[in-house]
Amino acid sequence: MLKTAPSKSSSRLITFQHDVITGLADSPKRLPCKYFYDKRGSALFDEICELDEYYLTRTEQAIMDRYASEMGAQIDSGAMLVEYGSGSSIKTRILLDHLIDPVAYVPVDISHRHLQRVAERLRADYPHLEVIPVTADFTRPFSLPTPRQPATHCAVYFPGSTIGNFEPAQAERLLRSITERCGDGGGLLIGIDLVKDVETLERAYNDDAGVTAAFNLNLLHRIRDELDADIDVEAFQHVAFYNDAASRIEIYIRSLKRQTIDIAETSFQLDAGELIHTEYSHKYTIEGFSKLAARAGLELHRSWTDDDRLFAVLHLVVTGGQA
Ligand code: AVJ
Repeated sequence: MLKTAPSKSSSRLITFQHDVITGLADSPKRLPCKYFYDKRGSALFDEICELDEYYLTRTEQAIMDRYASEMGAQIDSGAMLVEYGSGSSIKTRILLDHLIDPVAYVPVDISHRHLQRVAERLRADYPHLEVIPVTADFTRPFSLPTPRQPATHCAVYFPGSTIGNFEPAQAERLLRSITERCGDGGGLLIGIDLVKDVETLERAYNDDAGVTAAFNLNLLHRIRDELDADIDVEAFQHVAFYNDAASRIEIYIRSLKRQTIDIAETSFQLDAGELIHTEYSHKYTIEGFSKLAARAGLELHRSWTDDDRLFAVLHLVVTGGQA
């Protein structure tokens, strides 16, 4: 075989370049938030999770620490636990420790290397649990593995308020795909960030140390370095604010001057002050999220929150019914 297919890394680069060019050609300009997470971006996100202002991670963790045994009791025995976007497995471990005889744990993630590492460590610590990592983008169709020991049902774990990145219509579609994947007897345990005062919300995305700004602007560094683009990264600024009507934090990169970005053969004009959209982080009430989930065939079964009602973990079960 002399002629080979493009390597995994070059096809990945082609997709990245395509998505960047498509987004910058759009009006208003946008860049997909999934590209935040290269090596540096993932490290910056870990730093965000430690910030005083960023209450989400530590609050969800505290809810898990306090209520994992109740959650475990809600999820019937013999489950195949499927985790969407399995980042650090800290929250998962607490849940696994409290599930009753789970037959398999299936972490689903786009990062193959990261998945293998997580799987290795879990196998060592949970010798009776079959760990079956699946490398996939959970927003696209993918099939679930069949565990050696048959599962009585499928339980999806989707922590971290990742659902907040999706606009309501997309979120509903994603929940519908979970309903269909799990079928009767299935359920979903999901972490959502709750609506709260604007000050708390905006502080969480505009920290004093500028870590969130670095995380957002890292997208431009990636584009410059990986796509060999001509960008004056210093001439851009992080912007994040709460859109009350849409119940979401909106994150942008603002151009500080009139300038161009050159990528491959394409040149993109930016006005002074022009915004490039990079991320939404939707905030929900438990009632609002339950309605959205109901349209996707999931019924609210139980919910757990912290004392300040900053964050919630919901257990929803498949009813299968449509809107
Ligand atoms: C990982 C999507 C939950 O929306 O809070 C943090 C990402 N962006 N700071 C969030 C994020 C800026 C985060 N999620």
